[in-house]
Amino acid sequence: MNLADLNKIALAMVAPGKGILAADESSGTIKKRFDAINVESTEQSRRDYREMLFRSGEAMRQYISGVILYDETIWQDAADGTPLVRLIEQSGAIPGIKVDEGTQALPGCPGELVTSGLDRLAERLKKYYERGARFAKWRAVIDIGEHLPSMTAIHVNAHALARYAALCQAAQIVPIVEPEVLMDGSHDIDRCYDVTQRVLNKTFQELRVQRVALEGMILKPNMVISGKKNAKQASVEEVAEKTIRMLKACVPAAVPGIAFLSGGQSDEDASAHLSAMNGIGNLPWQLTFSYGRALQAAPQKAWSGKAENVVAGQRAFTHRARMNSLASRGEWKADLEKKAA
Ligand code: 5MM
Repeated sequence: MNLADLNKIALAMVAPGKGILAADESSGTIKKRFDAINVESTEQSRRDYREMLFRSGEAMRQYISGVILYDETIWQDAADGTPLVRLIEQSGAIPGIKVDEGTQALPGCPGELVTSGLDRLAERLKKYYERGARFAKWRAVIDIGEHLPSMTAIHVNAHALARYAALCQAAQIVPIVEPEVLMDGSHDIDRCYDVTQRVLNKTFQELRVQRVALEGMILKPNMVISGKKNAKQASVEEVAEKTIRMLKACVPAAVPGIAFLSGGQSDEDASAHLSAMNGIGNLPWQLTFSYGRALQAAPQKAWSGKAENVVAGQRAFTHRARMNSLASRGEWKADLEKKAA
């Protein structure tokens, strides 16, 4: 492992004013997204949609540091035969790859999941590196319920995240470590704080045990936020203050950057929360976005599967990328959204 090079890539992934496009929807997830805009999910429609994003010149050059791809996408070519990976590289962004193989039921823990994909991971990483991937992503999913999460779910998922991260670094690939505490429940923000803190503490404990170099990784956490079904939704200021307080207690300063997931927040909430956190200032790590839905919902709607809408789709993507770039500098304002509408 060359740690200096891993650190250089990690820092480039969280370069000031830039963030990561999570375009790594598995076939099932992209089908759901396409169903919502009445587009049939085929190999070609998935390629056309992602090509539209990766050819969004301004967004890709100015606001996007890296793109997380799904296995199918990393091997696909654009309509003119250029590999999609090359389009990303040509824009100055770094190609990355989702290497987890989804979740499965965790035996003995009803309702809980463990992420799979460690088998043959070393060989897969080698092939992805040769294709151009310089970072990877693995997502663990933790649900909050009356008696959830169990210590078992927290432990096995943290262990798998650390196994994945160590294998990535051995393959000269920067791991994005994503332990996602879902915002789907009816819990309040303080319960989210408590669970996220336990999950991150366990994750960093496992990362240390498995000798992962913190300087050569990126953390992708959820924000500390009220459950979607809770009647009392915490304010932007409370989300920002509690998320930063929790991260400062759990995440060592050696980690170069934290790139949040959006988790089902509205586009504007995702930008407002990130901006408020960066507004607090004096943080030991770069704080940016690694959004899927909060970057893509608008371009998907504008595109709706029609070739004549490609420019509108790119405009919508560029707008969201710019809003989140501003948020990563603490400079997003609600009226900038209205001006663009
Ligand atoms: C883009 O969605 C990613 C893939 O999800 P599946 O593996 O379930 O198909 C997802 O991992 C994503 O990278 C993160 O969860 C962040 O996405 P959001 O939409 O929460 O910002």
